[in-house]
Amino acid sequence: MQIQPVDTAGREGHPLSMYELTAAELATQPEILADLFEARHTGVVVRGALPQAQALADRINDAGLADLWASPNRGMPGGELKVIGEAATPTFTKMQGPSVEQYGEAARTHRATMARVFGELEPTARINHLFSGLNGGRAAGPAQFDGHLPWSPYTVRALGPGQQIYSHHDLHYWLAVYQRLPQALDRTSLLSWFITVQAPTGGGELTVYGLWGSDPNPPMLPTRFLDTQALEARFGKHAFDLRAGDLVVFDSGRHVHRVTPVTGDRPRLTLGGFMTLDTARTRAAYWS
Ligand SMILES: O=C(O)CCC(=O)C(=O)O
Repeated sequence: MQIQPVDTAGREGHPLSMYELTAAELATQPEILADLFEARHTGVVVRGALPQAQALADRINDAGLADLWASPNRGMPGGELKVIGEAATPTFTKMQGPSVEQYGEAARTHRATMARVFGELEPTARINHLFSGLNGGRAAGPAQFDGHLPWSPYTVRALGPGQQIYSHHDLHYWLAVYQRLPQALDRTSLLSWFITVQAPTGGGELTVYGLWGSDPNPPMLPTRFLDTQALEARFGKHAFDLRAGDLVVFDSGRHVHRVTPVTGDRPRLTLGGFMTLDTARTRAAYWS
């Protein structure tokens, strides 16, 4: 296990530092999630977290699943991420995110949908194990949405050639759907996580900047989107080098980040969502 400080000399913004470890090292780690949540470090990469990534990618690429895919950023030039499942995040077609009812419907059907996609390879048990390992061996599981219904644990995401995720942060607890996030969960920040199941041949790099969403006067374009050219020119940054099977968790509630345009001929395929800790620090809870 290593902690890599990112060289941000001469650059604006907050410091950046990343953990890197292998799945085999997970059992012996202290509370990495708390370190990220409390801004002592920025992110973690667990190499080889999902050894069956290629088999999952084969399932996701199955043409018979075409009816499951949605395009929540439809009409956004260069930003048309495709997803299976619903995410608690603003999108180009739903700026206020999904309603409580829309999300609840997706949460109720999540298990059956992902059984259709992955069959016996459905990875939620493995994801619980990985997050527990990053949480000092404490409990980890999907947050509770309503009664016994959990939030959807993850969405499946495909970023095709030429597409990107524009610069943003993810502190979106103001969305209506977060009325259903249990009060015991800490809302001071939010972590994003994803597992790469198919790396693109080029591009598609998660890039995290030293700028926080709460910083005054962030560089903005007249369109009210963040000015990525200014971020690149002025701020410290870290671009993750990810292979199929790697898990990333990072402080997306604070840090502005983006995914660079995918190049080459195959999509970048990931499973991912969000996460927080309870205020008592007894467990990690995640959702899409
Ligand atoms: O890399 C991904 O799939 C998503 C990264 C991201 O923008 C996020 O998780 O907030």
